Amino acid sequence: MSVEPIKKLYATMPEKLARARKKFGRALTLAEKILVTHADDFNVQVWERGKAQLLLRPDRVAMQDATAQMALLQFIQAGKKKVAVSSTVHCDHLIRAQSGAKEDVQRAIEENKEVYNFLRSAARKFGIGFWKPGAGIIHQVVLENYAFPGALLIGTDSHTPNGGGLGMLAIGVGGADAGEVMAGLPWEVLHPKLVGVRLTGQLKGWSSPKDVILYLCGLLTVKGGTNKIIEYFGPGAATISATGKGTITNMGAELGATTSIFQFDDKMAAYLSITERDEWAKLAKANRENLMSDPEVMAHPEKYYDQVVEINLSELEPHVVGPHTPDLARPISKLAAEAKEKGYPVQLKAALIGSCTNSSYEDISRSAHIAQQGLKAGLKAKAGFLVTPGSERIYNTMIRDGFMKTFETMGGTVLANACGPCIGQWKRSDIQTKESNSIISSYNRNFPGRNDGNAETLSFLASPEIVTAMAFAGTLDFNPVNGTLTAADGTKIKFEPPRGEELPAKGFAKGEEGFEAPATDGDKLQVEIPPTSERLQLLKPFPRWDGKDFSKLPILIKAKGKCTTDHISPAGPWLKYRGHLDKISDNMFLGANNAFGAEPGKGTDVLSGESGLTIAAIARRYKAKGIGSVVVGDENYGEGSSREHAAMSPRFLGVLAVLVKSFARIHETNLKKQGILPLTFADPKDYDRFEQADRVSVVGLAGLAPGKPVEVVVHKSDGKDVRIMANHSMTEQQIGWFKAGSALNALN
Ligand code: MIC
Ligand code: SF4
Repeated sequence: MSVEPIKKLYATMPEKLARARKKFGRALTLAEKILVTHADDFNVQVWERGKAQLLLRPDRVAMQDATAQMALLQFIQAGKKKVAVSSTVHCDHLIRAQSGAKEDVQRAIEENKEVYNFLRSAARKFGIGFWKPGAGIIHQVVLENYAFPGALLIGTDSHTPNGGGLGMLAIGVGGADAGEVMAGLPWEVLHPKLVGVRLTGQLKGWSSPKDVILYLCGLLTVKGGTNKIIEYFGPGAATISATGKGTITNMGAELGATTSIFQFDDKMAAYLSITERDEWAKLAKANRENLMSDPEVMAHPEKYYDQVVEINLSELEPHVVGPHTPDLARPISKLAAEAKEKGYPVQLKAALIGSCTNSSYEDISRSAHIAQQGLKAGLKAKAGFLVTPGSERIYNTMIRDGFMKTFETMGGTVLANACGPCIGQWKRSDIQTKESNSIISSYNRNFPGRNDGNAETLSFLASPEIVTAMAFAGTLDFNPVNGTLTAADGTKIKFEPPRGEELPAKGFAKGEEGFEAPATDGDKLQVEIPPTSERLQLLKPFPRWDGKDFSKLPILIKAKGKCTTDHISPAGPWLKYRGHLDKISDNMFLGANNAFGAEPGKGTDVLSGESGLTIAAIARRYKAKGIGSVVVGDENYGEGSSREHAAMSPRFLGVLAVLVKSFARIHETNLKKQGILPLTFADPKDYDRFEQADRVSVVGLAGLAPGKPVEVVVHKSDGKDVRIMANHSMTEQQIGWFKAGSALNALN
């Protein structure tokens, strides 16, 4: 990437920041600096946290293969010749981990030929950079090649905030958002509130950057960051490597945060330099004060942030979170007792390190240090040990510096530079179907069924060095900090705390880069979609709203408890249909717990009374009869990923409204974009009023207006009506999307 856009951005910053300071009458935080410098029109923009809708101009768009398909299919519908903003596609999610890097990539290329051809041809035609399968995981590739301090990037993946480790605002969005920005429109987002996290002290011993975010997940919970930007600062921040910062901001997604960011510092400059971007590092240093919060903010954070959290790194213990949710956190010293008390299977079946969250040189070298100690003592991994490097650079450097050999000697398998087991692309042969078992990884998400499609797998998350030590122990009740293991010859071993290098002393080894530039004459090219494809299907516009109230609709499902996008639209084997709306819709709600049914993913066709049907089958029956339906849900509905299939499938199969206690940000936007009415109970207790035999009406839709509650009528089977109120967060424009049938329809 050329340095020119960076120069241009930095050159405009002083004037724009001065204007903002004047308008706000105060100093600015870093996040605010980036927001104001990327405003579509600063003068008309309203700046009110938690209230205003921001219209922003991102510097760049990044898409991964599983979400790029819908993003590009929607972009195609907009009828543009070329993307208006620098964009890239990264082939990482569709590679199944089975027998090791080389074979897995080869197999993926065969199996996903149609999809890769589609993505490659669309990228070539529309001016988008294409990263081949095996080149690396989107967030690592972005960090190594595109991220720079002060930038605004949107990515069709919830862990896009990984780029916050290099001081940029990197935000996860649905494909429709990406499609619009590529088509030249500004990007819209609710003005986030700001949380300041002040770090003091310094990490030591076993504690690592991962523990900062695992601890915060426990503290703030999975919805604590919703519609907020988390800004890290303080003397402790400067002691954390850029990649360690990336781990922390990456997993801010688990707090539901809009994004997370660190202030520019020398660690970032060092990372830019070692990834062959010395000129960028120099530019950033020369513009340092614009890439950090103003000094007044640092001196009195409580005046500038909506909430301030303090963490003393020196006191932070290594943490483990899980199972099933990333906010079930505890220091590792408490895990053994809790596992016993709660009856978690103590034997660890698998330990997995790497992923987009934790595969930096620092992570790998610290883990290798643990591995070397174990090997020296004569230990072998007792649990399956899998390593997913984040990129070609990391992979080749691991080989050159001997880490690969170390991991393989301990019994590990190095997988492709891809998502693999993190997203259910994992063919396990070590457990029976539905066997209850424990695994531990250095990934970021641990929802039921996510890694291996088995909801009975208990997935725990920890730092890669802890995970490596646990692989030797093979049990969940081992505490590497002070525990001992016994080697085959009976000697007892206690691990020394991990040591590693932040950055490779010899620089990164480079392999095949895997980048393909777009064509210069894209206009003449065709996008490849075989008409008979089972993997890809051109989209048809959703129908417009017919102007009528929703009347007496059946409840398709009443989701009980956690209902993430992994519950609504599971990945794993379903990833192959991410470009085929009709086919993928058969997975709809397969993982969700239905308050009206004993088995997850199943329910009753209330029109015929037949039960034990998949939710998708029921929806298809209603759709065939021309009847819409509603979905009722709990707190933080749609938590997790950015996949808009979790909104498109319901829309495609006739869901008209989703009524929940609260929403996760990206999913709520995705619902709005696809023309579904997202409502929240004015009184969350009303959730309890909904019974299977009820019918639901949403009335007064013609008068839908921003900030105005909507009336919902629950028609009981005994003939009584219960009237309740629901809120929505739609702006005038978003109401327009609803009326048009989708945001895309509103464009055309
Ligand atoms: C995830 O980590 O859940 C994913 C898979 O990367 C998703 C994107 C997707 O579902 O394709 C995400 O984080 O947005
Ligand atoms: Fe891939 Fe997992 Fe990272 Fe998502 S969280 S981008 S699936 S490695």
